[in-house]
Amino acid sequence: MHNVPDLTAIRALYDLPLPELMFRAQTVHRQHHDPAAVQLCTLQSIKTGRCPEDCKYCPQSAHNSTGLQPEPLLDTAEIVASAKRAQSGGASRFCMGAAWREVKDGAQFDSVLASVRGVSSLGLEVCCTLGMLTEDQAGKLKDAGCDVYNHNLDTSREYYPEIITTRTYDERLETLAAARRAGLQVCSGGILGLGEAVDDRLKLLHELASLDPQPDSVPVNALVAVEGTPLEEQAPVDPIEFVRVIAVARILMPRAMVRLSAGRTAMSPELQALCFMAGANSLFLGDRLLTTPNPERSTDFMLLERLGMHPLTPAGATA
Ligand code: SAM
Ligand code: DTB
Ligand code: SF4
Repeated sequence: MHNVPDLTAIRALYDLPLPELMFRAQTVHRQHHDPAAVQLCTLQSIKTGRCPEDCKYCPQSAHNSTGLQPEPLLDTAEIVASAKRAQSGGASRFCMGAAWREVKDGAQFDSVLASVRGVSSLGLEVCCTLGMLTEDQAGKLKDAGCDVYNHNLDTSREYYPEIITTRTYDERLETLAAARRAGLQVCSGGILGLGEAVDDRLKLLHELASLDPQPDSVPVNALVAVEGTPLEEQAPVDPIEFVRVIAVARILMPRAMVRLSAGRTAMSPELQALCFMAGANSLFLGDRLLTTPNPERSTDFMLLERLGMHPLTPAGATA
């Protein structure tokens, strides 16, 4: 069990003078991580679009008309080939995402399990994000070699119904609990810039930090406002507010990997550097997230070099 500060204390932390907040975040960061190491993950959309959920931010929701080309489930050979490219490009973790409301037992799930086995046998860490799942399904993923399950809480419990109505906050928590019980690592975070207040962001961090055990990784996405979604007109998140959220996430969840996720194409190198200094230590590598653009791989390697930072070598890696 961990003692998570209450919302008032978290707000006081968030409101500290920025140099003080950064100092505290860096102090915590160094106790648990190499401050120069960044985990490199690559995303692959294995089933794209026509999702029955109504997530207002998502280009893949069937409720939104974004002109996205839907794609059926990729077969294992294609996925493994993509994982090999990601690995030779420098990624240590491969994350497969499906635009599903939930995992359903049957041929499609069996095919995903075969893909997990294939990717895992390359020596990559494997993460899946397939929507809701049961403990039994999580156990099958684990047995196939999946290391991590990603399922985001996205925002505060209070703001959540403004964004998604087709699945509840508690259902999300149940999915995370099922993954944990099956022995998978848990990856869970959220999105900033959905129109939520600063306190909603802090409530999200409080909720994540109160999970026991805490998530192993916490993706912090900045909304990619996609035309055709109800959030297409959302103003970008203030960069300094973004850095403050990263710093507070680092302080509340000292051991977690804090991942700079969606939204980096709109971030300057200086802002990303500030995020690393606030305790972010992971990113998605490759020019595509699931359906939206991400910085070029070469741009990211140049950035790491300019900052004197290096890729994290995962525990157990031989290379
Ligand atoms: N369908 C599965 C689910 O929702 O759990 C997995 C894939 S879903 C696309 C994974 C996460 O991507 C969402 O929970 C959300 O946090 C993030 N995401 C989706 N669209 C986004 C956008 N336009 N901008 C930022 N993050 C986004
Ligand atoms: C997460 O929190 N962000 C990633 C990953 N987990 C699956 C997905 C970002 C998706 C951004 C919108 C898109 O490319 O479709
Ligand atoms: Fe579907 Fe996931 Fe997109 Fe929601 S975030 S619409 S569940 S793909």
